[in-house]
Amino acid sequence: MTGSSTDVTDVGSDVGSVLGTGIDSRVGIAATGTDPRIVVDRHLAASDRAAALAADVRTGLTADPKELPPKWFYDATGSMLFDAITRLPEYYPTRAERAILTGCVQEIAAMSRADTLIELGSGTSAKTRLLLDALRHSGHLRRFVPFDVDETVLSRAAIAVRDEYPGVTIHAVVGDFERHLDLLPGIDRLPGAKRRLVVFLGGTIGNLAPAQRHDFLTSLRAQLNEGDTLLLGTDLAKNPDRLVAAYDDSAGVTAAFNRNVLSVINHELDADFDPRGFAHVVCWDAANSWIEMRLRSVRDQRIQIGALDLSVSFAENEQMRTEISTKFTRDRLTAEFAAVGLAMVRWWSDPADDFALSLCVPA
Ligand code: SAH
Ligand code: AVI
Repeated sequence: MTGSSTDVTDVGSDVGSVLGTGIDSRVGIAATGTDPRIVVDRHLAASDRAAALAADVRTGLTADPKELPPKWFYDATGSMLFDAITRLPEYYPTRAERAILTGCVQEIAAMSRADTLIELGSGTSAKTRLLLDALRHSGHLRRFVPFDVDETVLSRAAIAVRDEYPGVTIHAVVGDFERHLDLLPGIDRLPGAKRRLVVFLGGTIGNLAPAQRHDFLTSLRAQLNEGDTLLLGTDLAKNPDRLVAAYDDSAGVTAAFNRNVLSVINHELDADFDPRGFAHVVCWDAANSWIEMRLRSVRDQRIQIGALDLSVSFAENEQMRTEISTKFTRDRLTAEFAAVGLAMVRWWSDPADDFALSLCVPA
């Protein structure tokens, strides 16, 4: 369900005071109130989030084999664990993407001449500072639009960027990029905006299955006007041993991230998963060119999901898929862009060809 509300999540008083007040529940915009420099569209209020999670959990846990969508890893703990993953020695994508961005942000700023930077799946927006700096240097930057399903990480990032970039307005969007792209603030809702640069970093597009990815790119393309540009970060196919190590780190942070989806279901749907009853499993699927993360039940067990009035049994060693992470080639991406009416105008990768950034425009 789309819409907005004035729900305040448990994110601390400063954050809560910015995101939780001054919101006009009829239009979903915190245009006035505590801080005129932060505007919030909330398309996933607590009740919408609970309903969406409930639907996905019911579908996923009654399917054979069981499966959960990766978007539900991300509550305050999950976002913190992902941030820790980005610093692990085995997890190369963040470092590779940062290195590529460092070398090409000036060119991106010059090519896009964007006054508005929209970031999908923005998380902490850590690497995004490189783009914000380059766009500010170009003299065009006026507005930053971070968009994320997890309000806690979004609100912290919004406040940090507001403080670091005086003169830049923050228009934060709490939403699901698989459902709410049509509600992205358009030029008409962004006073003074002419050109938007939409960025989707980290390789998160690889967490969508092929059909979902096609739908996502189709919806995104429909939002782009002449003059807008899209920057997409993608992880590239490589030696499977390195890939498996990146998702099965020796410190066990990715295992904790994987199990966090069970804690999210416990907290938000009154379930009784024992996260220690599930082992972290990582495999490389060569045919699909993706990493799979799964949770393996270490014993026969029955789980109650109170909010769904549902009881689900897991057999010993039964595996449930929790994430795919697709690894691309340039040719495959070029074809997928072309199929939805996007033209790739620039491609940057690191010297090892570990990761790539594609700059696209409406074809
Ligand atoms: N872009 C950051 C964070 C990547 S982690 C980086 O490059 O490091 C993936 C982010 O996408 C998380 O912050 C998560 O909350 C968000 N996310 C995942 N699925 C989403 C969805 N369906 N809609 C909106 N945000 C989503
Ligand atoms: C957010 N996404 C691109 C990460 C990835 O690499 O697929 C999520 C992640 N899962 C395990 N480690 C990191």
